[in-house]
Amino acid sequence: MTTDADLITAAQDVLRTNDLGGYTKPSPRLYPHQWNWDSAFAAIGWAHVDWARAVREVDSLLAGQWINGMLPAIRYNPDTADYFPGPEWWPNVPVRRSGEITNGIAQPLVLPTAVYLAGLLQPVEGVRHEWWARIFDPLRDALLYFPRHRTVGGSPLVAIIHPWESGLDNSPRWDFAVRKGYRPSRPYRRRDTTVVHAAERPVDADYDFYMYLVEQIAASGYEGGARLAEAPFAVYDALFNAIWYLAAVDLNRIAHAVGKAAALSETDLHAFHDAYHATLWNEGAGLFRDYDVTGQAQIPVDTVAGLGAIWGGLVDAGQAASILAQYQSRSAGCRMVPSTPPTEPAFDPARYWRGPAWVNTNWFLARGLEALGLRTEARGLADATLDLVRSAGIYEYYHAYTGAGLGGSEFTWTAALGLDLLRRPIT
Ligand code: 9WN
Repeated sequence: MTTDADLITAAQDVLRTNDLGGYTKPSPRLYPHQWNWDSAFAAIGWAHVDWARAVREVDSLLAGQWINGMLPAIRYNPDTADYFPGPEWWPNVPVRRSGEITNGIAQPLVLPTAVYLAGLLQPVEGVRHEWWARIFDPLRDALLYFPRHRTVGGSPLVAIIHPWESGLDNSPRWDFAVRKGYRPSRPYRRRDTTVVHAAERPVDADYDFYMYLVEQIAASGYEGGARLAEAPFAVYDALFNAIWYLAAVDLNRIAHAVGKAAALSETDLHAFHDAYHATLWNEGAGLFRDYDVTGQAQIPVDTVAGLGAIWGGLVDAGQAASILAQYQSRSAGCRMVPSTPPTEPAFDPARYWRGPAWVNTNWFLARGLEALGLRTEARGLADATLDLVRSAGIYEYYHAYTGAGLGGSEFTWTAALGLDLLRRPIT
């Protein structure tokens, strides 16, 4: 794959390979079901190729929505059992539509922003507005689920209750909690390491903690909100909160376009912005950090999540340039922006979210820098991302130093966001 045209063809092929009609699986063998933020990214990719297919991607994801508005991380395909943990670990999920089968936790809410961006790729204003108006209410419910059920103690920041909710599952930010040594009551067998080399996946201690939390969350009847302050895991994730904030901003843009009331008031947006800075900024690190809600302290580990404010538009251009430059100076020799910088003791260049470079986080940064007017930096990241995908192929993630493709192959969001960078270049 050497030219842009080759990459466009290869990326479209990956979307089509993973297309199951209503949804796009993230990767052919590793992830057979429908994942929340993966489908949001897929919709952006589809919007460049087949706009009606993007609409179907979003509709199918919304089909799994819960009565309380939550959009689950996984919408299970009943025709495949090739994934652990399956729906038997998540009994009695309160879905809106009977017959839907989902897991019991959320994921970063990229969907409203994806709908906004995909909508802008529809040239006929009437068609775009009709779509936006049709799905506005479920999107608003998905957004407001978080302030309604995931806030505590008067802060507007929203808490996640499982590392899987962050989307950056085994990030070293969560090691403090894994180290507590919780284990599930029932035995289980992983499947991921039969598909991908174990050295590129979370370790067993991570899975013990994940499955312990799954049991806890299911046993609580999925009522995270009531128990946040005492939960075994409740954190303000800097990236998750930045994604949520931009989702609110973009949903307000949609509301404005179609003549609906704003999803979140300006006052609430300002309060969120101020709380984000007051709670998550770390002057010594020169970066935003995550916050342990139960332990009431920032988590002293720096990762790419600390740059999420660039995507969210929660920093100005000056602060964006400065936090990125500091992160990059700590990532000497790495390809793109790595998920964890080598200066962190837990850095591992090949293991999942502990070092490898991922296309979605680099795309967040490139688009965020672009929106802040930092076009040179944005183009630099976009070019580095596309160069790597062109040379290594369309993988789930890339070795932090060598750039070798790792994890799942034919990975949907790498294809979708690569397509977006090529078809909507940063000028
Ligand atoms: C658990 C599908 C998902 C992504 C996550 C990524 C990984 C699942 C797993 O795959 O998580 O949800 O089994 O490891 O960490 O971001 O959405 O691509």
